[in-house]
Amino acid sequence: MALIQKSLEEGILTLTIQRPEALNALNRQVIDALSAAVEAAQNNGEVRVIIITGSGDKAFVAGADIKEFADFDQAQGEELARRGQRELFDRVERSSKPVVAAINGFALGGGLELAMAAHVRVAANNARMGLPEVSLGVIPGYGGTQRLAQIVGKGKAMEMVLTGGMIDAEAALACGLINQVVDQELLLETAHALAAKMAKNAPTALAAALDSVLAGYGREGFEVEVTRFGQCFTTDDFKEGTTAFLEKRKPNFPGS
Ligand code: DAK
Repeated sequence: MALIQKSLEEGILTLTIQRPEALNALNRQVIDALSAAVEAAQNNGEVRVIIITGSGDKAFVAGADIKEFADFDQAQGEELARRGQRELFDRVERSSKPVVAAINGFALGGGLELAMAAHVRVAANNARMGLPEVSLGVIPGYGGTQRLAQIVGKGKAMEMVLTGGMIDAEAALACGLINQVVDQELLLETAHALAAKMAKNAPTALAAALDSVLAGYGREGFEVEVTRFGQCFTTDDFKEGTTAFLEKRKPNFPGS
C-alpha cells in the first residue's frame, strides 16, 4: 500500500497518510512521500487546493515516529529537524496552493506541527491536539514552537508547549487553533467544501495572498528551535523520555 494515497477531484487534491498501524506517525518514508506529493502538486496545473488528512478514524498523525528518533545524537537530531522543516513543513506552508488539514483524530507532536503548517484546519469532533514533546525530553522540532504561537498567541502556546497536554476540538476552536469542528463523518465533505470555495478563486491571486500573509512572520525563531531541539538529544531526560514511551511506562525525570 502506498504511504500517501492521492485523489484528485474538481481541482482538489486529497493526500491521505496511510500508516494506520502506527497511527500515521511520521517516519522518514512518510515525510519523503508526502513532501514529494506536495512538490508534485505545485507543478500540476490541475491542482488548485490540497487537503492533507490521515487514514482511519483514530488519528490524523500521532507525531514523529518515536521508534525512529529514540537513539539519535545531537547532530542527527539537529540535521533531521532542519531537513524535516525544510523538506516537508516549510514546503507545505510555502505551497503556492492553499493547504487544508482535515484532522480526523489525534494530531500530536509532529502531527499537530504538520496541521499547523497547513493554511487552514478543519477537525472532527473526536480530534485531540497537543505538543507532548517535553514529556519525551525534547521540544517541538518541526516548527511547532513558532507556528503555535503565531496561530493561538504566546500565552496559550506557552501553556500547550510547557504542559504537553492535549486539548479537544471545541477547545481548539475556542483558541483559534482550528477553523471549524464538525462530526467525524462530515469531515472530508466539509474540508472539500472549504477547499472548493478557495479553488474557484484566481490561482495567481491565491499564491500572492499566501505569500503576503506569510511575509509577516519572521524566520529567526525556527533556527533557534532547530538548535535547541538538537541539544535535547544530548540529555539524560531525552533518553528517559523516549525509553519510557517505548517501554509503555511513565517517565521519571530527576530534578536538575
Ligand atoms: N511513533 C511511533 N509509534 C507510535 C506513535 C508515534 N508517535 N504513536 C503511536 N504509535 C504506535 C504505538 O506504539 C502502537 O504501536 P504497537 O504498540 O501496537 O506496535 C500503535 O501506534 C497504537 O498506539 P497505542 O496503542 O498507543 O494507541 P492508544 O489508543 O492507546 O493511544 C495515543 C493513542 C495517540 C494517545 C498514543 O499512541 C500516544 O501517546 N502516542 C504518542 C504520542 C506522542 O508522544 N507523539 C510524539 C510527539 S513527539 C524530530 C522532529 C520532530 C519530532 C521528533 C523528531 N527530528 C527532526 C528527529 C517531533 C516529535 C514528536 O512528534
